[in-house]
Amino acid sequence: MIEKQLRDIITRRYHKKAEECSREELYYSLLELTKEITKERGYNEGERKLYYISAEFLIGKLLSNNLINLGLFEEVEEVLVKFGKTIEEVEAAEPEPSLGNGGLGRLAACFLDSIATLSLPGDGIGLNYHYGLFRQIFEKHKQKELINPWIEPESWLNQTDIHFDIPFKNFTLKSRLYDIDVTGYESKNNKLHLFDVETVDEKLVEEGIHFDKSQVEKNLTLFLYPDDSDKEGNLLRIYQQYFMVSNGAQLILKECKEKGYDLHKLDQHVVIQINDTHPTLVIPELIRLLMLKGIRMDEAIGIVSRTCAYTNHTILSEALEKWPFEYLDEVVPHLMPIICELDTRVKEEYADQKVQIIDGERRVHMAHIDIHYGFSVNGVAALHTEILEQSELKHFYDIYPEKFNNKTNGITFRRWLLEANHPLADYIASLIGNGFKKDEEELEQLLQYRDVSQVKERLLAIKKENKLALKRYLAETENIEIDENSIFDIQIKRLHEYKRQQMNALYVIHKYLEIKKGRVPSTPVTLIFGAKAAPAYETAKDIIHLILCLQELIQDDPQVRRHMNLVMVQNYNVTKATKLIPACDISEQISLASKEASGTSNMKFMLNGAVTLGTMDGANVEIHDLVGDENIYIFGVGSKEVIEHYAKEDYVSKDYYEKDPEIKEAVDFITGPELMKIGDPENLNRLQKELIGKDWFMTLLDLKDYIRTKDRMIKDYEDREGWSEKMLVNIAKAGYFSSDRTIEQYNEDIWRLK
Ligand code: GPU
Repeated sequence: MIEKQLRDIITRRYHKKAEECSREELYYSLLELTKEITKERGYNEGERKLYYISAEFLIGKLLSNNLINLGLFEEVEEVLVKFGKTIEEVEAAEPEPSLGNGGLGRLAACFLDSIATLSLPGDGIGLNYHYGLFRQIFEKHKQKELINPWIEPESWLNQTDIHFDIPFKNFTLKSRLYDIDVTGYESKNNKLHLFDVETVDEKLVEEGIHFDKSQVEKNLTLFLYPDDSDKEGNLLRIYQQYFMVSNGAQLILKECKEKGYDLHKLDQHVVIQINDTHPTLVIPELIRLLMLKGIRMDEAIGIVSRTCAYTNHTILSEALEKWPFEYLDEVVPHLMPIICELDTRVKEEYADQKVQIIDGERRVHMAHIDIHYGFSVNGVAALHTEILEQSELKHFYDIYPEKFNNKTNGITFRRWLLEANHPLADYIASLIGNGFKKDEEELEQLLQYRDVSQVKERLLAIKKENKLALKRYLAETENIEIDENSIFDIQIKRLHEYKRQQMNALYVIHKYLEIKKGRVPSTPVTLIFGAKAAPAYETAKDIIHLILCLQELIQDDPQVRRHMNLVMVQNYNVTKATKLIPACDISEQISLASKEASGTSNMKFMLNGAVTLGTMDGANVEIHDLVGDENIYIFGVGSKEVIEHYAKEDYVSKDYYEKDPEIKEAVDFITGPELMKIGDPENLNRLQKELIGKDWFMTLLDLKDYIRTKDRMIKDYEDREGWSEKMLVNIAKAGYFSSDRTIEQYNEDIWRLK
């Protein structure tokens, strides 16, 4: 059936036989077919609809994902073999959409999958960035940023005829809406609405990712997170945010009008989830639009407050957006009377400076708008929500305890198990049936095999198979050689000091020195990194530089390389994550306790049978609760102690450096002759100075415990039977971290759809 449909499309498009088609031709034919079949399934509908507004949607490639959700994957796989190609080959022709940066964006993508799968009417709203986040390459051991074009004449984007006028101070921009169908697993679809500017001009970008930031009508949808180190960059981000939310709000009102809803009852028909603070301006914008429809301000504020809910994704204060009043006034003056009114109402009610919208320096606190004028505030893991309530947002929690709630993050198992790890998914199905694909907690049934050697041996064999697949992939795509018989220790996530890639790098240095002294690990280890650094984040780039220098040092040293290898993959993205995660043994989740709101790769790794090496931070805490001490390796100082250190300002990294010869030796090595020969002294010196003189995220505080714990893990790995039991328990307990569970909770507590 699929074969015939596909052959017909191929004949019409290319006038040749399927067997003679290139991968690209097969990809475009499958794209067309998949889009057609998707349309036929129809869309989720209901009296009440969710709009998930987000600056990022890190959706990844869609072909395999959609085929799985449509129940067509196996059939297509077989048909392609007939045509002389594998699905992997065909998929290689698909560009990965560049619409996100990290966990927040990927979470939005997992949520869209689960919302559709649970048959809930809920669409995404975002921007159609042409160059997205930059593409990363390495040159001279440094990150270089290039444009990341991904939109082709034919793609998953469907151009619509929907336009809105978006008013700014000095001009009006006309938008155009593009939609991507979101397929649910064995269910109907929803949509991801991506807005674009008709006048956008890709030629504006000169060298690398540099462009004229003042030409807003040409640049607005070029990049996600354009450089904001100067005023123009800040203004551009405000332009982007307002463009996104005004389009979103106008689309919502348009859909309400089409359905004949009474706007006075908007909150009965619509719920808007604000994904961190980037979409916050939707609150004043929706109030403004309702007032234009004749609703009095007081009532409009009430309606909007009952419609909007806010998710917080971080406690890092530098990430909490605060826009200078004048900047907002320069871009969206028509919102200012409303923002001022919202501020005045707070000032009349509460004297506490900490809860004001406009502060003493005339900065507008976006999160504060969300909390006062939304009906729900949620954190993304139990510990994170507790920290919000008890410290970071305590002053708000005291006012509105009923608004606060926790929604521990989740991941979609369709992508992170069924698509990423076919051997494991098939094997699990052979043991416990297919139920876990929609009811993930059924994975617990695996526990009955805890003492069955055969099963555990099979898990080890699958891991080996996946390591081999990764080895082939890295050899082909990045010319990197790795040894499948070594332990794969993987840290993949945005580069940030709080995530402490630098601590992992110091471990590598320590181990390098140990090996040089003849103390070699019982099993060889391969450390794999993947991370992009924000282009203006100097320390993050220095850390990448250190890692790349270490990579070269080790690679040119056969004596060390036999026991330890280090590789950093270029341009880490969703596609690479799906190859890396199934092959992992040790999952690095080593953020400074209290700083990682949740983490989601920790969940993906666990689901694929990796064992976590982590601090008691974010969702690691919940993983620990589920799997128990035996099946996770926890180290480091806890969040209470860390928060105390910050309060007392009593952490002095230099003391740790000076007191401990092992720490000193590792830190000194950064500027020792071996690395200075390979790298750039400016970067290496600066990083070392940072670690000794500041170390804001307390790397040296946890370094010793980290080294000891990782060494213990490497030792324990030798006991293959014991290790495979840990793998099994981790997989079995991962069900809780399905985004289906998370979305059910959002729906029960916040959205109340259907
Ligand atoms: N996160 Br705020 C991002 O990826 N980007 C952001 O701008 C902000 C948060 C992450 C958190 O760091 C991570 O801990 C969390 O798991 C993820 O959001 C999803 O909630």
